[in-house]
Amino acid sequence: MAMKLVVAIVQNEDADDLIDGLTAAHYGATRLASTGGFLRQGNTTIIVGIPDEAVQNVLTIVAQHSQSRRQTVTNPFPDSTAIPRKSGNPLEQFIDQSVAGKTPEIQTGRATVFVLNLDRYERV
Ligand code: 2BA
Repeated sequence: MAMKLVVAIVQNEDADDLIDGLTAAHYGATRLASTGGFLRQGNTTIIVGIPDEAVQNVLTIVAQHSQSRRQTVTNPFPDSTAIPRKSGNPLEQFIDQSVAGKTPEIQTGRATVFVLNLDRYERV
């Protein structure tokens, strides 16, 4: 049977609800603690191994149980003592706002989802 692995990165606030939704629909799921590369804040990665034909249903469940939110950029100064002006700092765009006393915010997506082909799926 052709199988897929759905990898869904969601905000921590949505993870319990999404796991409940997947479990209620009889999909096995594993949650992994993860950290976003941009915000460097915790998020949750949920992996689900499923037959090909279940992909759309799982994507619908992910969409139903995840929300887009405004999220504060809490640490635009990684070393807190110096303003890291070096180019390539992904948080550079937020530094001026922070220096001006504003709290930088971004709008997250609902979920970031990858669907991968699985070579094998076994329970041994
Ligand atoms: P982060 O990398 O911490 O990104 C959190 C949010 O920050 C993103 O939400 C987006 O709204 C914003 N953001 C990211 N990069 C940005 C940039 N260069 N400039 C301005 N704003 C930026 P999402 O897009 O919903 O992503 C949520 C999380 O999904 C990410 O957390 C990361 O853990 C994961 N992710 C997103 N795209 C990915 C990819 N192509 N590969 C692997 N993981 C990815």
